[in-house]
Amino acid sequence: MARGITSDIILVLAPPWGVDEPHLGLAYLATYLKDKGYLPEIYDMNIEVFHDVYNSPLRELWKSSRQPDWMNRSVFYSQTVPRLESHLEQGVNSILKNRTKTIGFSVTASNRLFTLEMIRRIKERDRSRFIIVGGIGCYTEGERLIFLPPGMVDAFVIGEGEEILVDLLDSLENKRPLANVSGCIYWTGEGYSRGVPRPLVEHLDSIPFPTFDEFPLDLYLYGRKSFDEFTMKHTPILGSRGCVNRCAFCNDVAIWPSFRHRSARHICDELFYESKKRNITAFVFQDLTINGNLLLLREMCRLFKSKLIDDFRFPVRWVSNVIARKGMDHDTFTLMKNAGCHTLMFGIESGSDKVLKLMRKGYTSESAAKVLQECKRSGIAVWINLIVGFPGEGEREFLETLCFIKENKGYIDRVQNLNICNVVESAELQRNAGRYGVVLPDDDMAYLHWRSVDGTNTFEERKRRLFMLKAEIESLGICVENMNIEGEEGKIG
Ligand code: B12
Ligand code: SF4
Repeated sequence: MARGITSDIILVLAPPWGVDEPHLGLAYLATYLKDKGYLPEIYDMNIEVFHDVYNSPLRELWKSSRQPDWMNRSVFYSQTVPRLESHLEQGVNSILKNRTKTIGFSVTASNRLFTLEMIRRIKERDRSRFIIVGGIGCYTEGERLIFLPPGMVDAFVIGEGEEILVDLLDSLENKRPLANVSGCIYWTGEGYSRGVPRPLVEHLDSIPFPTFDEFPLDLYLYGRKSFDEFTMKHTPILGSRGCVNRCAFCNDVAIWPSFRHRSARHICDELFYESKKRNITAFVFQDLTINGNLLLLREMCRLFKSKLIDDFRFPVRWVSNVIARKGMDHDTFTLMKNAGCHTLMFGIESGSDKVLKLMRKGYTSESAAKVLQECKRSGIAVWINLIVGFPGEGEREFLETLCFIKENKGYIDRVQNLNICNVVESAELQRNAGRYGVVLPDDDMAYLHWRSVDGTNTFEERKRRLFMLKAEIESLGICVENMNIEGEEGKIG
């Protein structure tokens, strides 16, 4: 339980991660812990280091195309660590200066090596600190094996962290065996032992929505970088967890195996809280898709309009990811527009029906185009994501994507993410690589440098297609915002 000035746990986010808004996972954990009587502290080292290097070329490292600088071990240790050495030390020192014994790190694939380096240095100087690692970057055994030597991490939390972390802190405080904490893998002194897996939280309304009280809220960029419409502060928000689709390149199903959503009322209460208490009326839904349940979506929009916009006159504005699925008709988009939605991001990915089928997107290029047109017609801006070089995409299919963009250019406001196909951990494409004719080299960068069995789909070829598509899209007057590869690894400036 909270012990006055010393907190019960410091929750740390090491770089790199997004800089536009606070980390939603840690915000959920902090609010949940407080609700259960604990005193958490947040150390968003990511945003602090980002601001420290803001006026130097090192700032480039936060671009999404710079993932290899953080994930490729040889580049990371030979270049990224020396470049950020003083920041790394400063981070470790500020954690060690704090007397809190329990430290929780949130990891993704991007910040795993940096987190590991911090933990090593902390444990070297003070073995008594109890280190917990949670987040989507430690769900699989392969991901956890990186945390060497064994025993440096005292416990891994696998899955949704709210309930597990409270159980873990309770057990530590009351000196109960960690074996009883489901969802946790803990160090016994000799090896790691795994408790039973934790079922997903069934009723999402039972988890309090985050209040962000512990975050340095003035440090985030709030879309100054990527959301032209927003120069004002916004709040990240989550109406659902999981997705109704099972796309072959995506690993979200491994993270959240089933789709669950909060009630419309609970989501509306959160917007009300933000508008009334914090004077924030701009929201970025981080849901994998806002339309996993169309009935809920419509109910939520009606509630936003009648309660927030009409009754309380809060000018709520929001943006979300969405699937170009059946049922997304003119009426639905109009409801969304009237409820404050100004932009929707569609993971269209390809304009080739053959590739869309292989990807398991669940729509054809024709039906996707219709949805984009309806969206645009309702006055909501259309942003799309594209993936180049999915296995099975040859020159012909690639050109079909190009044609799709040309034919629908009037309905596309922006290409938000133009990526080459990565074979990510736990995705169907990785688990059944052979079935897709994918050959993965045995190194850290296999996800990026894979090739097709027939040798026609290589990293170089995907790169060529990516830059060609980028040039064509830009020549149509459509902006390409992010790409997952760019220049050469390791180079700055
Ligand atoms: C929103 C989002 C973003 C936003 C984040 C905004 C923000 N301020 O947080 C932005 C746009 C910045 C972003 C960027 C990227 N993202 Co992203 N993103 C997401 C998304 C859709 C939702 C994340 C979220 O908010 N989840 C909601 C919270 C509640 O869940 P959570 O964070 O997982 O936390 C829970 C548990 O994991 C656990 N937990 C988390 N931390 C900890 C810590 C402790 C101590 C404990 C006990 C528990 C615990 O408890 C939490 C509560 O239940 C996820 C998809 C997904 N399914 O998660 C992808 C995802 C996280 N992103 C991913 C990727 C790859 C990226 C990029 C690298 C993409 C790229 N190439 O550009 C960039 C990185 C940018 C950078 N500069 O480094 C991958 C990560 C894969 C991996 N295994 O690491 C995901 C999973 C998508 C995917 N399937 O590929 N992303
Ligand atoms: S629709 Fe998006 S989140 Fe859902 S499975 Fe496909 S890629 Fe993943």
